[in-house]
Amino acid sequence: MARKKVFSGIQPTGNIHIGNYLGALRNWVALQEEYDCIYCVVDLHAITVPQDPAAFPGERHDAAKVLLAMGVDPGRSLLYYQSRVPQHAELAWILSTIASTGQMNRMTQFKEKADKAGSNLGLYSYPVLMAADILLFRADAVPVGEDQKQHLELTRDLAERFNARFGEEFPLPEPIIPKTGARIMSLQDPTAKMSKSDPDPASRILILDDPATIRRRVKRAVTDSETEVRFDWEKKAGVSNLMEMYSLFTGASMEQIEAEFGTGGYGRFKEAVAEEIIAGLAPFRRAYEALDDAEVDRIMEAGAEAARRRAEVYQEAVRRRVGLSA
Ligand code: ATP
Ligand code: LTN
Repeated sequence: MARKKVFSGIQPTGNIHIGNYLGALRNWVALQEEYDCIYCVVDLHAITVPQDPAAFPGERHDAAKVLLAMGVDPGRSLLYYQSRVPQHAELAWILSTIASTGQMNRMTQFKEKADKAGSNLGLYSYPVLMAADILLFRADAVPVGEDQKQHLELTRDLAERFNARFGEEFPLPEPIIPKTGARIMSLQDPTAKMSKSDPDPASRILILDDPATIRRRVKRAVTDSETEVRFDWEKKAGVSNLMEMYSLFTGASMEQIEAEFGTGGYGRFKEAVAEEIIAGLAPFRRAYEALDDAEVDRIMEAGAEAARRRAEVYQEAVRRRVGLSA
């Protein structure tokens, strides 16, 4: 039997941080063992907020290079830039004709982003393009962080509606959201998610940050006025956030962390958290430095070529269903 398919995407603007890694990219790498994986650097999504056309190609290239350094394996998985595969945009248009505006108005990320960057039609229909990404290859599963749950529900809804109107074409994709790490919080405000677009760089740790920066960021992470290391999101969000990171990098349970660091004060715990993050990210930094830029470009172009070929077969079936191809 054919292997099940996984699809996921990441935006290329802003540097990839440990929230992206612990919430989604760890799964991207792990799922390659079992699934037919398709991974996309979603540059068309990224331009829904203002971009600098001179800097954009470099940022996009860098995102691809970080993914390769983290272990996305072009020998096993498809990796490419979304804009190089025009079937994404074509399917998004077709799906937009069955998405209701009422449903689009309920998308919470649109409201947040529109408040910050101002709204435009592309930002509004962003979730439809995401649905098209996923449905284009008939993905069965989608590894993402918690914040993408609502977009996955919309994707399933559009798939069901398309199937009901035009005939069974799309499987309903399942989200793969980790139990721990699905929502890593900002180091400066543990009530807000760690984000690429946060103006304060002290709020996040990047995959390529050097050890001194990581130590500084963890040391300055906002906690609370107590001294006890205890897992309690309600009362101790800052500490709980650091505990999640420690747990994900070491495999230790919350009970084990409490037993080891509970009464030792935050200083000692933070030092341990920083050292584990540094050790966990070191292989990615080394792999990144070893990658050749021309080779990255070659991999991305070969990925797009293969993706276009695969996508065209699927997309022709959609055209036939809706009456665009005789
Ligand atoms: P940001 O909000 O950080 O600017 P984003 O969420 O808009 O970025 P992407 O960079 O495309 O978008 O996210 C890539 C993946 O990382 C998605 O699956 C997303 O759910 C996940 N992710 C983003 N931030 C976090 C976080 N703080 N914790 C866990 N997962 C996250
Ligand atoms: N909206 C996502 C990025 C994204 C995506 C996708 C994720 C675009 N297309 C398809 C999974 C599947 C985000 O993280 N902001």
